[in-house]
Amino acid sequence: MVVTTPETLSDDKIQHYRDKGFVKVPGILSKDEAAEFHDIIYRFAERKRSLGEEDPGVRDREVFTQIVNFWHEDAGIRGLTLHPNVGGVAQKLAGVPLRLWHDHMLIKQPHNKTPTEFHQDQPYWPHADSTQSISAWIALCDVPVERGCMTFLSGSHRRTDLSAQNLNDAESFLGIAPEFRYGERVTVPLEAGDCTFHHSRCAHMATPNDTDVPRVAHIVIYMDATTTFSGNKHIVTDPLALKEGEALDGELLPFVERFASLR
Ligand SMILES: O=C(O)CCC(=O)C(=O)O
Repeated sequence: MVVTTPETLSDDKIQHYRDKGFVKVPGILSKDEAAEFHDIIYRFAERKRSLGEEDPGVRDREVFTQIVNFWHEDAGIRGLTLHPNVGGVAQKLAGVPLRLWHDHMLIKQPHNKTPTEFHQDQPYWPHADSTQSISAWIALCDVPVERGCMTFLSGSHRRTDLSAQNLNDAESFLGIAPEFRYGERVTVPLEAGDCTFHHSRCAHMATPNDTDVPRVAHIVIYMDATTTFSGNKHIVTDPLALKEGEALDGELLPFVERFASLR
């Protein structure tokens, strides 16, 4: 299996990302790396989950178990979240210098029966001026359609004017952007080690997990290196006591350029 690196990423992939708002990148991790990170992430998530919902970074819902921003607590997770290959490809796709916004593990439990409905990510975040923020959705197990893979609405990243949508409500996005109801939808099953990248304004959903196997995905989100704080509440920025207009800066928000030295 060939691993995709920033150097081998083709111009076609970059063009696809810019035109459609998402792109599949096979083999962002080797199969061995994916298997190793799968065990680290799954074990960490199960440990956090067993402690209940005391921790605001841990949310156990029907749609998915979500564990937000723990890379700095665990050397194994850090190795994945600060993976220079993933960050380097994200930066090439975005076309601007990036820094980490946050990571999260999203595990769809077996037979969860609940899709993640269409939504854009950007409106959830307290970013005043990040126009190229981008997520890497890394499959740590095989994710066929039946296990909860992603579907993207091509071109929806150009709708930069929409307020936050509800990822539990199928009509929330399409109700305010009806032009996408009959537009191109692309469903992207992934094998372990593959990845999709999506622009933070590209609307996406994920199918339910109808299999006996947990769907384990790790998502790393990057923002423009120059992003400033909008003043809105968010679990990542709440402890930082930032003032509106200040740069989103600090050691928990490292530049992609520094990833290799920080792992
Ligand atoms: O994996 C999922 O169920 C949804 C993922 C998602 O919404 C995201 O990565 O922004």
